[in-house]
Amino acid sequence: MMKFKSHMQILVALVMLLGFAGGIQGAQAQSSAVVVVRDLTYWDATYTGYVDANRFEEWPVVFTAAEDFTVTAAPDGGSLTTLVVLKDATGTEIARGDGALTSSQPAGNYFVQVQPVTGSGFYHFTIRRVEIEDPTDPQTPSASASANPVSIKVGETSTVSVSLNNLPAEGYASAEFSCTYEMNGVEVNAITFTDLFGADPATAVNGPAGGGFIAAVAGSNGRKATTTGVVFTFDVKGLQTGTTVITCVPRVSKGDNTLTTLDAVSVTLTVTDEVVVVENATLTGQVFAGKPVTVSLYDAANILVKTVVANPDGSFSLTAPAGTYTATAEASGFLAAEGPVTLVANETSVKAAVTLPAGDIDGNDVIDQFDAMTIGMNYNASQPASADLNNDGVINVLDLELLASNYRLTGPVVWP
Ligand SMILES: [Ca+2]
Ligand SMILES: [Ca+2]
Repeated sequence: MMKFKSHMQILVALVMLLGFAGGIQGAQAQSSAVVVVRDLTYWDATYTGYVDANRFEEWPVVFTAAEDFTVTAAPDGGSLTTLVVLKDATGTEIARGDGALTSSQPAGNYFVQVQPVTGSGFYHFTIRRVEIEDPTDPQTPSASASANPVSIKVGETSTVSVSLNNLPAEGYASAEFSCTYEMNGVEVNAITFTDLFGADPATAVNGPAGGGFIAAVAGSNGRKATTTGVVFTFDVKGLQTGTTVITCVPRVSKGDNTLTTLDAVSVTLTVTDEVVVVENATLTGQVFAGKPVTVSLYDAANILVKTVVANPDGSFSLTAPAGTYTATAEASGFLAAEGPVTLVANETSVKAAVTLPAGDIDGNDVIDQFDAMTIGMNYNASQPASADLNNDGVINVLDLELLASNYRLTGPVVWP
């Protein structure tokens, strides 16, 4: 981590020089940055994230049906420009875009990684559905299925969603799904229908028994399914380790007393050994910075184990398995603090209170004239937020005063 820091220092200095020469181009953040996994729940909601050269963020996305969508990571002012990378469940890159990307993907699990192209700072993250017209797509009716999550431990449950896609204009009056699975590996229950066939549909379920079940649904009182969507869901509980394939054969009716078979759909579910991670040790402390502080724990291999945002008064509490760690405390525009932590099972360890020195606006672990230049270039403005060291909404001599009081200090400061 230390060796990496010194490299970053050189890189950031170069980036600044390029920036002053007129326009920062092509300064790629290094791939050894820590990737912090964020929690994304809703379409159209706006989430706030933070990235810098040492910290990328990854947003898991689960599609229960095919989706056309736009992902945006809009910098919250300042020097930050973002790169948005869409990856599949195995981490393979699918697409990328500066600040945003638009894509069409089938049902499944994806990750959206946000990283800085230049600068560092907060950004606003959204994912929205969009209409993408593709005149070459014949829009053949089909079914699809997905499991969330795709990997569970023995005793855990995954939810499988089965959808109909690209329905004909006249719609479907009913649908039947004959599903099979490896009965020793998993247990199926809680088969639940949606209102894709309209409110209050008539439903029939045969099984689950002998490694199979049939789920049938018909719209009541002439109602039909006319749009792409989830028809039903069911829970799959892992009974033993292994890989289980669940296959469903759909048959659909337009209400003309004829059943049409669509291509079978399947999902693969991995059941792994139960691994009990006991988070029975607690770390508390207080970090003063006058800005939001993020406290992180890294294990001996420098893998991020836990990260929390401290309370407004700087106090924090986190739990982790007993062990030896390195703790870091970071705030935008401040030198970081770093120190060792030994957590003992069923005990609370209290880290010494620490004050982060204000002034490292460019985040390169040294407070110097480059940081002061950022104040000069943005004088009387409110952005970049990292330059507003006293957090009063304006960048001026009061921030310069704070910076000056820590002039030439280098980080990370020791966190005893
Ligand atoms: Ca600096
Ligand atoms: Ca200020």
